Amino acid sequence: MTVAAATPIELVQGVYATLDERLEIGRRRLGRPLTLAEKILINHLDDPEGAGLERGVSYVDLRPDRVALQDATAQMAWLQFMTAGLDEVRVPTTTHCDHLIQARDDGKTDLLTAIDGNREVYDFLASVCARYGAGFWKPGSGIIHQVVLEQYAFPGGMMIGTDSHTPNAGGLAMVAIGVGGADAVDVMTGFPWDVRWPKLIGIHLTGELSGWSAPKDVILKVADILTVNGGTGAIVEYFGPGARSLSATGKGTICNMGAEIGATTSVFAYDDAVARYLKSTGREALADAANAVAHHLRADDEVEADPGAFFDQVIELDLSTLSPHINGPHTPDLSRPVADLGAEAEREGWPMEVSAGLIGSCTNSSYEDITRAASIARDALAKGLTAKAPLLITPGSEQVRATIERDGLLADFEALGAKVLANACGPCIGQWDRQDMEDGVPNSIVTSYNRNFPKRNDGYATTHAFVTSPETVMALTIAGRLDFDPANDTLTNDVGEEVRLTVGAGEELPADGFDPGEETFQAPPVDGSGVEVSVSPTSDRLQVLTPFPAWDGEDITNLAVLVKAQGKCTTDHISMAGPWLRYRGHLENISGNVYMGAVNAFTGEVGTGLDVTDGETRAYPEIARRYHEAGIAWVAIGDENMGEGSSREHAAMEPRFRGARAVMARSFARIHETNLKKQGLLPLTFANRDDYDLIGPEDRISVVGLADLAPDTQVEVVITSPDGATTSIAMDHTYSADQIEWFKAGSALNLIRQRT
Ligand code: MIC
Ligand code: SF4
Repeated sequence: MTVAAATPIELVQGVYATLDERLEIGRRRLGRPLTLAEKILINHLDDPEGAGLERGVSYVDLRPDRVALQDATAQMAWLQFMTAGLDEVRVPTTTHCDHLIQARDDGKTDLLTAIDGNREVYDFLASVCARYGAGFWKPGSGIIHQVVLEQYAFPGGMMIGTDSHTPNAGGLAMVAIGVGGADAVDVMTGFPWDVRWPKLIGIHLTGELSGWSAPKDVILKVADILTVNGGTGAIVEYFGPGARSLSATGKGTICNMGAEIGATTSVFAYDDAVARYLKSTGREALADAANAVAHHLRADDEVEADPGAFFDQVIELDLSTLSPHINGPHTPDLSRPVADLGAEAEREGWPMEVSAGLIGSCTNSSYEDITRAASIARDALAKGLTAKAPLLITPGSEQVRATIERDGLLADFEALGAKVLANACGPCIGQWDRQDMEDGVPNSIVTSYNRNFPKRNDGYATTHAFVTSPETVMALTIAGRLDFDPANDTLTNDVGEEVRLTVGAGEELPADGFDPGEETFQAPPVDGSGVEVSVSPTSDRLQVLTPFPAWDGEDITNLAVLVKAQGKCTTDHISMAGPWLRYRGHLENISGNVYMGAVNAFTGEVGTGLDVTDGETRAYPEIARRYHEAGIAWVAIGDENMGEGSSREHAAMEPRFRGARAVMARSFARIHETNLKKQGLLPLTFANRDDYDLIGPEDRISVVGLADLAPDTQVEVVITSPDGATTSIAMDHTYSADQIEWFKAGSALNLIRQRT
């Protein structure tokens, strides 16, 4: 398989060739016109005639066109793939090095430090890609989603990626879905990808953005309306005249952050803005091919005329009246207009001073974003202003970096004292070796990123992170305060005058085209069979996987309660990133962080619980290790939207490795729930949500009647308290018949091993 630095036009033509026939099948089967998301999904069904199409109910098998992996999740995905016994990936796959670069000094220095410090991991990823026919994007190439947007995404395509922000490619009318590594391995080994036929949320955009409002404000507002789990099990489809007024990268921003509402993915239609972006990024042939089937790359006309008949929920948003928003701290759905933040910060006691402003991440690092922010930097300088807080910029890709350097935009930021970091995730994922602040000091930062869970950026629980558009980040960083509203307030300049910042003026695309910058792609050799992939047995960063044991056919009884988490328990709480990214390829070592951030529902403490073997209080990872060594099986209990956030399957593999058998919660985030199933753990939800309250720290939990586990049935769980009293409760699950086989085999990977 040739995996190049772009999607071959033949692949795209192959996808377009089946549209006529398959969409007719879809219209006939559903008896009505189709939305765009339905069109793309139907065109990628393994069995378009036979697949169940009941929203939120049927499980379907899909055939994605591509797979993308990023370095922090790729290691585990490849370690799993390697055990499948294949010679080559069956679907075009790329690996992107972006998460492991720590931000400290400047882009160049930090990149060299990362190449040196992560050599073993990069060598592993480069060689494993060469061995199995995948493309490898070296460190420095940029953030996976920006590179995918520039090189691989195409209208009407479907891809999966081992990162929750894969939906970024929805900006180019692609159905792009974030998954765990085991899902990626299914597709890389030639099996279809299994997902519930999604519900559909339609967002009707009218009007046009103006003033300080930006595409980011659309999704900040949608997050306000739908909250962090409002999109669960649904694809969000944007349509209407407002949608057609946005740039392709602006649409990407909106789709990207759909991950924060738990949506399966988000998508916009193909339009002129997308065609312009494709041409500007050197893909004229692709734009021509898309133009020829453009009517298939948007919803049928009836949808816009009567959206209520097609979507499970329709949200109306008028861009002309949408004010700039800012969300946070600690959760991406806590939203308000920028103008109201000051009063709220005052009330809540959030530090009013801005201690840093950060622009970039996969959400907002396009050429347009950077030009808008740079214009504000120029304006501020011309008006005698400086930035009151440190400003950090991460370009999204080498192509964006080289282009903004050529166009003098980096110089604009530097003139304002900004530091330009490597083309990488950096401070967005705790890879920020922050020198100017200490843990324990309450402080506020503003970012153009997408997540703001505690400790997410600098590792400090006392940092309050607010997410907003790059324009607003610039304004608040220049002002140095949260209570600054650039639309209405003035700032005092160096000669004591009151001046007003001018609204950012961006350029959608570079007038002189993109500068590709340094060559950062490694194509696989034609025959990779001779490439050696080595994993040292003494490595502390990579470890060959041992298959998890198959189910023994018995009920699961007498489980200890390792953790009962209260409130938010995101994947950052279950398997922290930042310094722990170091161990993403070493299951045993990374298990040293398991549930470290969970809030103990019995004590309110973070990361510690009762060790039932001796009644001591210990850190969860320590208790998990001790239970593992003592052969004590256990369960983790979660609250609402358990496993919200990232796609990292470590949040499922670590519990499994340390002897968990089930995870029980009030509700789960989609990717985490699938990851648990794939790794052979039972994710169960309380049929009566108050039953969560029944579980005590010293109770023992049994899951009975497992031999009868079947789709659409409940599971009986027996809680035995220390005095021997038992309570029986009903729990729900979402297993399909096929997925039950994953549980029986011990993991989905064990099944693949049997089949390849
Ligand atoms: C994130 O933004 O949380 C990450 C880091 O990109 C994760 C993936 C990971 O944990 O490696 C995600 O979003 O899936
Ligand atoms: Fe990287 Fe942050 Fe985007 Fe995750 S959200 S892919 S950490 S830039």
